Amino acid sequence: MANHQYKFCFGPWNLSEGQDPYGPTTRPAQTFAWKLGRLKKLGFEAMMFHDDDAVTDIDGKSDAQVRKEAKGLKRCLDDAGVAAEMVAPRLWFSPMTIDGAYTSNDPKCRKYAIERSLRAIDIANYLGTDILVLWLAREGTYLRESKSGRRSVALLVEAFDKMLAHDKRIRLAIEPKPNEPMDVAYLPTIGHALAIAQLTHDPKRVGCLIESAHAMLAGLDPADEIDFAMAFGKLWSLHLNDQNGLKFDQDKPFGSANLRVAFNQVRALERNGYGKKGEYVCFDVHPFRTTKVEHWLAHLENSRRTFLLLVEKARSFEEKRAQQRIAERDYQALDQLVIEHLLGV
Ligand code: GLO
Ligand code: MG
Repeated sequence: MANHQYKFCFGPWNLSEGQDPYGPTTRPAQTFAWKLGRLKKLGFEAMMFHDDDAVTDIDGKSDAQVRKEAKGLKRCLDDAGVAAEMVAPRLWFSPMTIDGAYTSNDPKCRKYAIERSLRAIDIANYLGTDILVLWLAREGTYLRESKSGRRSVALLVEAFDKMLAHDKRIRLAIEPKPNEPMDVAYLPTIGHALAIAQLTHDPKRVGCLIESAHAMLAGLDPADEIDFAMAFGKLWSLHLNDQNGLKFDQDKPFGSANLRVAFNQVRALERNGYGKKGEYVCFDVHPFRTTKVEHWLAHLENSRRTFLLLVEKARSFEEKRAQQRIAERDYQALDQLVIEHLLGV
């Protein structure tokens, strides 16, 4: 296993205020400058951005204003020594995306979604990143009969092609999620993301982002999703977190629900050399609603710490003994080897 240093990242939304569908915030809002300062202090190297994290009230602004504000942000990031890892168009807030964005049944809404995505690409350029993350939040249905799945595939490809044509350098990293907010999504897994890439006019520039919790919600092992994406050279970003079973998206700290599943994700990253081409390890985690203001950063600090401890565990795993057990087909002993390694005995 090749040893290399990982670089870490999170987004401003990961310092959330505790709101859930049943109750209001439990912590006061913080400024972007505060978040940036904390990110740096915790030893993180980059920040992820929604287009409207970078330029607030983006829909009400002219191209010139967007350029000015994004460039201002870039200067502020440069001063702090922090990179922008990616930009993602937030296509799930606006009244224009109620019935989906690229797959909306209303052509005016589809046009809005594409134009907004092209703007997000411009922002990515100003911020110095070539990754546009597409979490296709509302591309699916509450009611399957309301849309044609076949037509939706064509609409997604049309939208991706417009983005690829807008900027010859941009890479699209699709972040699949099988459900929530939709009942059922159109691109639920990494297999779907990589397959639809082949229908675009430049498949090389369409890859993916794996989020641990999203893979688990699809009933998959995130480590297998990592191996699969990396076999295609297409894992361009990563949202590590954790999830306790099939329920709403929990965004728990990495390793919090299932340490062994987390260990296997780290092993998969190690064996594939994730990070060697400059890819970041991002944590898409949220503080618990109960978290007090003074502990507001703990979920990020802990996720990074757990990740690094699991890197040590992956590197010190007794590979030779494991291989012997495998050759003997003694998977019972292999199981115990893993358990005791994780327990430190
Ligand atoms: C939600 C997603 C979300 C995206 C982010 C970037 O389930 O994980 O947090 O990662 O909006 O597009
Ligand atoms: Mg995510």
